[in-house]
Amino acid sequence: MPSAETQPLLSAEQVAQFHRDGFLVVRRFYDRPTEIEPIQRDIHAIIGILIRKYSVVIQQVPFAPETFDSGYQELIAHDRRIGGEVYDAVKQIPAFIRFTANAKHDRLMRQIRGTDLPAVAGGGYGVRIDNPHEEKFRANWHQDYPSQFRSLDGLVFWSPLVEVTEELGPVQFCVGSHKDGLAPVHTKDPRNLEKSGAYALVLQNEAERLARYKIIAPTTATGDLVMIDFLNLHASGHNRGKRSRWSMQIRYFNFCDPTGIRLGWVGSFAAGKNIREVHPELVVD
Ligand SMILES: O=C(O)CCC(=O)C(=O)O
Repeated sequence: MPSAETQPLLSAEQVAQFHRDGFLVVRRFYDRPTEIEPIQRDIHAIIGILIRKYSVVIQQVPFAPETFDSGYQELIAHDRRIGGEVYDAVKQIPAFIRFTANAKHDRLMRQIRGTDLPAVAGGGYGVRIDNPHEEKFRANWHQDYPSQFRSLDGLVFWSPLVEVTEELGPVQFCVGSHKDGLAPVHTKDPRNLEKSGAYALVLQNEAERLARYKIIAPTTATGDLVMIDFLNLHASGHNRGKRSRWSMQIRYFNFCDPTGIRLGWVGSFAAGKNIREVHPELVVD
């Protein structure tokens, strides 16, 4: 009889759906009061510190989970660079690091990939802050593997810190696209020359490739998990709302994957690696 810690977290139907579609939405997977709120609470406090640091006249409301980012929109309107300070700070919140290495992620990785050696991708976890009408950091259509190079069979655990309505631009997914393997990329985005690194990657023949698939963009609430195959094609939506779309991304890989072992689990952009050196055949510039 498996112990509580090793019992599967997903039903057989959910596992089958993940393998069919290349992603899976699991509603209310996390416990909001114990797993999500401590992160929101510290983000609220960090915003408060920066409001005081920059002496910006902002009325930040006391903490509540729904309005944990109170003051943030005014801060970046005052100076967009403060947003960068928030972005770098929040991924160092202990509650977020605990969330990252959550035992449930190990269990999902074991269940989905059948591995007994799951791993957290160094530099592959953080909190996205997709600000309204901003393009520079919006994720183009992509697969996660070329930005990670840890193992071909890695997983992204994506979870929102706010309610992601249509207006906030939910992540879009190409259903079943993971089955078609690795997609070659250009390393510059001519439509957006301000994008760099992983943000600048563009799929070869993007329009034709996307036309092969049904695209869906599920709305989500805090506590939900979206699990994404490293080979699934997906992209950020367009935030046309008045509030930033805050979400967490944790990437896991499999130490036992032969490709990862061959490459030494090296990582990609965030690890200072050059995609042309690691996987020259993927680049079509
Ligand atoms: O949240 C987003 O907009 C995109 C996230 C994403 O592409 C990823 O986690 O790989």
